[in-house]
Amino acid sequence: MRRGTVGICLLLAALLAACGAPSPTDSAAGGSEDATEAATSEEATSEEASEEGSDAGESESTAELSGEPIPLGVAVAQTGNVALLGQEQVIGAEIAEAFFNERGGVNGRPIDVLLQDTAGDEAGASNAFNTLINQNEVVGIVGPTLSQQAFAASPIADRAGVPVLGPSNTAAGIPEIGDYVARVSAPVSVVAPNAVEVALEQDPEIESVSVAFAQNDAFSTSETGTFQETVTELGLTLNPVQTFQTTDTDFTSQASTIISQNPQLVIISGLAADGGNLVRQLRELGYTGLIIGGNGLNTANVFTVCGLLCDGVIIAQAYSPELDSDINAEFVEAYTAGQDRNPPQFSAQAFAGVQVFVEALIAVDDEQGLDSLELPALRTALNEAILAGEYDTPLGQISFTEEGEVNQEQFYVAQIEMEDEQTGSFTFVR
Ligand code: 1QQ
Repeated sequence: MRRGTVGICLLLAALLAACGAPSPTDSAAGGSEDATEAATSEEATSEEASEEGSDAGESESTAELSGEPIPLGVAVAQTGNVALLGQEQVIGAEIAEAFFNERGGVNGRPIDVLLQDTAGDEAGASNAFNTLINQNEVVGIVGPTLSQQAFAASPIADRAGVPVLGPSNTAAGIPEIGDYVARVSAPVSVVAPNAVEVALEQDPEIESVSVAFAQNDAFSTSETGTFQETVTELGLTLNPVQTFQTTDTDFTSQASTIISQNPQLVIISGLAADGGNLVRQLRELGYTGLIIGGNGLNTANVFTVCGLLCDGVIIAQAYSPELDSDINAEFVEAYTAGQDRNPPQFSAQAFAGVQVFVEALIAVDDEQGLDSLELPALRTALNEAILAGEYDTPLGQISFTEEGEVNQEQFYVAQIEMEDEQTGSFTFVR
């Protein structure tokens, strides 16, 4: 396992920026310092997770591995604001690497997960993909973190004939990027509407709905489209839509406008730092109704952004730690060996991405023998095997359409419950 190095400083800098720059005596300033501390301990725990994950597995069954390690790329955001999401993917991928190697790897050959930091933008993702493809000569790539990045970087892999599995790309149009592009992350169109149904169960009086989205982000744009359709189809009133940028920290204007619309439900499609700040500022300005956060807020890392004001935010899920299956029980055990909470969706999806590669590699080895194939032929055979297979993952049974869209059965909804400014949990309500 090779890791990026500059992660911590950039992540902390980003978190500070994300929380705005209030005066030191301001209560929000305490929040940003707290956020910094939390992020630091988070980094520390993620290191522990992978180490303990390996230890836990080794005591169970240490398979004899031999032969050249098979390089598999994992390109996610380890720095910048998007690392609030990508950090959880690193943990999931590291657990998967240890987990499957302990169980024999690919017919006795170890896999070597090569982490490449994409940071939060398109250029970072494209650079990471190019490095993994041309320098590291990976068999395939799990990544990138954002759909916005996938629309730039995944075509590079597609043109090079390198299979890509999006671990968290949920915007419409991802599998259509090309023959070599599939995803384990179910699209917003099937995940997001579940949150609206739960909001209506909790408050059947909802009539007026306000939505806000980050207009510089492809996922947020796609997700708000789904939310807006859902709201309209349910016969609710959709107020004039508010927009922001993922880089924004001041949401006074959007929050004031939304409050003047007098909604009973606000739905936010953005990423963790911006989305968390909008939640916080809506509450600070007095909004008391229900809030749905989209997939970009789907991380415990928002707790340090909105603190106690995150309480009650409803978020649809493509993973539940409560799913009753052997593989999920093992995954939860490996994850909780190093973390003091249940695994989040982004870790489970990254684990599933690595798992699909491992199982498809085994299928190719069984049929053709990996050693008999040159790298380009191996990548092509692997892509075909990925699309043909069925996988029992922590997300449940999954398979793929010919296009590379994931077939997944079960979705869930969770609600944030805060204990104090720093700590909280996702409680599953559906
Ligand atoms: C996308 C997403 C992000 C919120 C994942 C981190 O769903 O960009 O598609």
